[in-house]
Amino acid sequence: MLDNIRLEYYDSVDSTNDRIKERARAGEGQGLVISAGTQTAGKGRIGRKWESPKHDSIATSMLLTPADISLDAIPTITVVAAMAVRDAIHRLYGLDGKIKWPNDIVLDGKKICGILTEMEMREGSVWYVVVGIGVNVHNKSFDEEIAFKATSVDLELIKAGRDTETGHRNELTKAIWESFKKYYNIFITTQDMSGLKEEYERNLANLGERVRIEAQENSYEAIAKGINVKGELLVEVEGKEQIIRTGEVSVRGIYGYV
Ligand code: BT5
Repeated sequence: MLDNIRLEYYDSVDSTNDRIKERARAGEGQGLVISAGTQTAGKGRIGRKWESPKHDSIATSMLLTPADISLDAIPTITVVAAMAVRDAIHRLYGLDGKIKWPNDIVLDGKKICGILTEMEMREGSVWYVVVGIGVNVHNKSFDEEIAFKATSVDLELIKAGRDTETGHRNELTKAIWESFKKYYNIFITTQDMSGLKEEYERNLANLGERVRIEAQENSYEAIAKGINVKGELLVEVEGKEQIIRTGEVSVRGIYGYV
């Protein structure tokens, strides 16, 4: 079970995920959180970059050392973390984000949060896991390449005609990890989504709608049906159910493209 959360903050680091890895290898225990005001080498999945401009966004990572966890259950931790971020943003600001499986939170069709889970094995089993979360909080604009698909807490509050003074990074960081603790402890008792699936699906973007599955070599349309207990995406293709385990799922219309 996750209980002892310890928060550390640095003005600038390369990547909060990499700082957690270093501490894990040095023997640090579960529950350490490293957050930073900015990252000089913030990472997305498969070598992509994550922008975390100084004092505008949250970059935060937690160390987990789940005992006897199966390798299969590791990707599910990303799915659990997405629920936590959605929940925290909703609790604090009343903003109703949706989860874009597996690792994004979107608001009004734009990405407000990305999650990167990494792990290291030792002697054939999982040694530690790092859950890294990036949230756009005070950003008022974005680099040209992502401007069409990125948003922030403040931009969404302004759209809703609300005061942006409520958007403090520190309180949101704490709320995210509090929510994560709640969902993770439900997940870890069964190592699956059986206790969380229903709430997850209520907040899943494009449930019952058309999505585009972009696999390595081909891309095709399907209907998003929900998730299974492993946290994998269930889709229907030409009347047949398929399980999506990896790869990028682009959701038609959600970013205003595809
Ligand atoms: C992600 O990857 O969304 C995972 C992002 C994880 C970031 C956190 S911050 C704390 C921790 N430390 C790290 O070094 N990383 C984690 P992916 O699904 O591959 O999406 C990456 C893509 O999102 C990029 O190629 C851009 O198109 C877009 N992007 C980059 N920065 C963004 C931002 N601030 N807001 C919205 N979209 C962004």
